[in-house]
Amino acid sequence: MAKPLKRIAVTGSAGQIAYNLLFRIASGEMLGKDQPVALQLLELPEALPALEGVRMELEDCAFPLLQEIIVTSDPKVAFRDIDLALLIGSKPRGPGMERGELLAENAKIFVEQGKALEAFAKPEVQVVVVGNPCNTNCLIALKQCKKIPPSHFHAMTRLDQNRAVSMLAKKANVPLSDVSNVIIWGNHSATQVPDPYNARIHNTPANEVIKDPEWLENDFYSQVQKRGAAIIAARGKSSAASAANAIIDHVKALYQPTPHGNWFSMGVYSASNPYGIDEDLIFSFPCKSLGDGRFEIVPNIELTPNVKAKLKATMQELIEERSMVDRLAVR
Ligand code: NAX
Repeated sequence: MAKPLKRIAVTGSAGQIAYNLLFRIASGEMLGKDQPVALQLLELPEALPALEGVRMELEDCAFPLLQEIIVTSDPKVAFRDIDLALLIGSKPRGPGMERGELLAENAKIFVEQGKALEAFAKPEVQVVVVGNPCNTNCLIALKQCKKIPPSHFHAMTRLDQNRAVSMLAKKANVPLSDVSNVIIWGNHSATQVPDPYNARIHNTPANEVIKDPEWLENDFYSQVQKRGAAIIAARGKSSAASAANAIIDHVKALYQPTPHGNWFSMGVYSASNPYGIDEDLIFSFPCKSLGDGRFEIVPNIELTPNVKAKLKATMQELIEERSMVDRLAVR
């Protein structure tokens, strides 16, 4: 018997990440080759003509799993009865824009979208926030909702994780499949903390395989943190294909039970976390999925003193972002 249709809302759907994502979702790469989907695409009114072009291309692929496409600038329409929300659209930083201004502009978007999720999405919807600043945008959306549990809100740090995996494999000169358990702690920003000490290569701690403490302590961190900027410098545009790929990895990790002993990273609500992080943030932790979107934060991971100090700094940044939003009274 055919599986029931899953409705997926994608915001910012005329943007470059969505252009690299929608066709892969419709082909079954994200939710499975037997999972029919409806795409409910949200854009700003001025981007609707471009989005019509994307709709035409989706139709021209004749994907058997793609049963319906909705194109709209109204969150009420885009979020109706959805099972999954991929919130990619956000306001980019303009020339001379202060960080507070950027947070405020985005807060308005995520207040509106959070309210629409609460009113129109299924209560079991899973929400993945990609649009930056994604942790704080996610917290803002979460705060608008009562029927949707906080554990259903996630911010994407999977691209950072994938970048870190790739860099460790390259440095150790091993296949990518040998690298596992890489953690990204904290904010998806320059203060994020990629953790090489709990990563494994052939099931051995990465720092015992890569015997270059100087590289692990300095270059590895900064290369992961600055990879986005390096791509912009090279391509003249921000990472889109790798971001779309990370969204697919994030959603798959959420819906499939995590293999024993492994974990993956995502920004999740920090209430009752086992690492002493402020309990009202969206913070990236090592997580283990139980399947169907249920997950646990993996406890008892040992942190080096340096990683601990960096965790404090990234938490502090998130607390500041939250208080800026609170001061603007938009949360
Ligand atoms: P684009 O500028 O190509 O596309 C963004 C689209 O969002 C635009 O078409 C715009 O019209 C739309 N949009 C803006 N406000 C909207 C709203 N209120 N409702 C619906 N649509 C809206 O950006 P793109 O490269 O696709 O990046 C999108 C976001 O992802 C940015 O905020 C970017 O910073 C963020 N990223 C996050 C990453 C992560 O790892 N979490 C990595 C990639 C990316 O940098």
